[in-house]
Amino acid sequence: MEPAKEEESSVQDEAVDKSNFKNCNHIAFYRRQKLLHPGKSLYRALLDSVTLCNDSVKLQIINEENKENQEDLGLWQEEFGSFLDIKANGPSSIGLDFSLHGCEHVYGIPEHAETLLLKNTSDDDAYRLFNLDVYGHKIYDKMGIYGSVPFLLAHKPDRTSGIFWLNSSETLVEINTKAVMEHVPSRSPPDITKQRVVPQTDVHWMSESGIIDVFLLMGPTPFDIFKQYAQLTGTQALPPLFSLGYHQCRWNYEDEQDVKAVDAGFDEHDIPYDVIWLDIEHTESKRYFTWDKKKFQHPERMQELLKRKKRKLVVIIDPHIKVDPMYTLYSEAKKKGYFVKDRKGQDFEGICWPGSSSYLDFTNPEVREWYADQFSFKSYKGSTDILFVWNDMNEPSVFKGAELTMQRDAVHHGNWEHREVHNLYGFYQQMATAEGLIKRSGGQNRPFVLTRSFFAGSQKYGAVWTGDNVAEWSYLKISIPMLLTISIAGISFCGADVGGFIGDPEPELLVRWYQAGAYQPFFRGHANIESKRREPWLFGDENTRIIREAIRERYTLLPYLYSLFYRAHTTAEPVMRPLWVEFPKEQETFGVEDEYMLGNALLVHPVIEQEATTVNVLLPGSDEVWYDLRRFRRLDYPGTLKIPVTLESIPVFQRGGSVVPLKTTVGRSTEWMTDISYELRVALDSKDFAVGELYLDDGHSFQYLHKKQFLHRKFIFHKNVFSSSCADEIGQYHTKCVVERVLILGVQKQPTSVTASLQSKRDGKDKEVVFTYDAKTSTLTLEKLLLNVGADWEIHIK
Ligand code: MIG
Repeated sequence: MEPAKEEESSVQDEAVDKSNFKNCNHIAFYRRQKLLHPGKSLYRALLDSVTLCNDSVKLQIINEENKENQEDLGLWQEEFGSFLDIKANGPSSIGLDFSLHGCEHVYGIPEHAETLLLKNTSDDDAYRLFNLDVYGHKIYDKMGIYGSVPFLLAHKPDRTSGIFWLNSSETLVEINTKAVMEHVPSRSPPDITKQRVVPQTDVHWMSESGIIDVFLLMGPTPFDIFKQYAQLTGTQALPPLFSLGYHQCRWNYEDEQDVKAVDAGFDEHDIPYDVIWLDIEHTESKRYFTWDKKKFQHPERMQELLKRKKRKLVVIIDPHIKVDPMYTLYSEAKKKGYFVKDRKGQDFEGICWPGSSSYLDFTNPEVREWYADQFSFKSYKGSTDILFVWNDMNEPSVFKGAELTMQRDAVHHGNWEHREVHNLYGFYQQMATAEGLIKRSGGQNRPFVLTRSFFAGSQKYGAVWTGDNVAEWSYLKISIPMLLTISIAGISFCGADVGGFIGDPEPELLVRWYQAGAYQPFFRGHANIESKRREPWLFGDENTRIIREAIRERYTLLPYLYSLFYRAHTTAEPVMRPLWVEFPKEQETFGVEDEYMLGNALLVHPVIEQEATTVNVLLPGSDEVWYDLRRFRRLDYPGTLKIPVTLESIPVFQRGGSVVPLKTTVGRSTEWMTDISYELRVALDSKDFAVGELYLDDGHSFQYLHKKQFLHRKFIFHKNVFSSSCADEIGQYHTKCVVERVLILGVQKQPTSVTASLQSKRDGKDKEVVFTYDAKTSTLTLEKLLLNVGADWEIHIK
């Protein structure tokens, strides 16, 4: 390691020691809420908060009552270790209680490394929403980590509802589920009215500052809730197709030679991938938008090579700016007054990777516009149109700051204290970055921006990942509820570092993580600077083969996944969903977090135990049929099954009644696969019916929006006729691509003939179709179809 690096990491270590991460009970506004408001009446809470904001006299009375002195309550200033937070505008806090009648299952409020079902907080910490950089965060913890979405969902069999608490200051949520007596109205005389016990969940929201601005969403179905929430915060941006491929990252790919070698490694080992990533070491001493001139002498040439391979590059761009008058980005921002200020009105300076740094004030629209312009090809030297962006450290992370973040009394545009907008800082950086990438393409192409910090609505700007996880089985396990929670809070494009960022995964764990990641929305392998190299081919032939298989499965699945993203984009359906979303009446699904649905058709159960030989899989639904995706075995109303597993693969099931579009083979990256034919996987339900869809467009531009250049197809199997028709007449897109193969699972008897007809050729004769039937699995395979994917056609089975 170079000496410079050692210095930096010791800077951070020291900061971590001193940061003294807080437990909720030590936060002044929380203690005040607890004293003022024992959590009983809604009106009292409201009153208390108003009183608190405007009337310090009242506060003193309460202080006397509670015999605590003002200092201890942190009213005007608060200490965090050696840091002092001065509350220039005086103390404030707001809170409100909600009672959810009949509910005992609540979800949401990411980001926590916690279970999918929210837990009772009565004898524990509240859930904290406060964006923080927590390296190797603990698991099963309610501490705030990188992102915050103050949106909670409550579910009971006949209704889903939601509470969206729009506040970007530090927020705490207490949850208390209890049994209450309810009077049952009856026709008998009043003295014998019946009572019954019903669950009730009380949710107490508290924020450090701001106003009460809360939305109650009424559902009644989970999908209604997703739509209602999207009306307030927006839907998932449609990602460019390449970003749904596999991403290869590490801290750091050292130089051009290294990039070239890793890129070639994928071809040598016949593993598809789309994007290689460069971490902070690619820059000139952590000056973002620059290149280390020794390691990356010819960034354009390097990108040219990747482009020829139809691949992309992602580089990291952090929000902290090195204090260096010779660094144009710094001097210009300084001159224009674009940095966050400290409480005395000077540019805020903190320590981060480059050493002394100032922080761009992304809350200011003028700063965002200026920042967006930095991504123009003219400004960003050495960047080309295959370069996309990763925003890290945007909680913001400030080494040697209280809890490793910015002083709450720092000041933003328009005199907002940092405490007011803290949880929005990363949101605005990603927004500006995405705008920059769109702008640089003249408004033509969709951006790709990955962010670590996020807030409600971040889905509009790109993808998020779960930060610095650890290469341990328990972190693989918790990544599932974490991603599910982020997904139902509106952010579909999410993932966890495959392999675990910190440490070195044993090969078995790495393999299992690839198999899980292949069925999750954002799929990126990443590793810490201290971790050993772990490109997919470094663990022996056998493991390489299995990882290759997992990644190839991902690539064949892309038509389905892309179609799911189109639905997320247009109708706010999460791509990755908890089982209860698909089976809202099945109580047994409400707490399930070791398996999930990908869209409405695939049920995925990652293997998260070391040396597992079996896993228990719940196949829900009392009148559902399920099919093993690999062996096509049909299972009618199965319930919970013990499924044998080997290292080869993880259990994935297709739900009867669905059609899943796949590619028949894979290419070196998504762009090599444009013309590869489709396979349609039809899984019949108990009534021999199935329906599904396919969305496709050019994969990268906004033409789908502006010129309606897209295809949206619908496939129906009904009464032994399988048809393809247009699902949206507005969309037009020309493609030569064909449906080559159709697999129909659950066909009870061997047909005597199969014919296909193109609807456009009314005069044309029906064409005989080559088919094979496997009686053992009841699978009918139709081959060599060559039916254009954009055409209307019918296949008749007799
Ligand atoms: O404190 O840029 O989560 O993915 O590799 C470490 C270096 C800073 C944290 C990110 C991680 C990234 C690393 N960054």
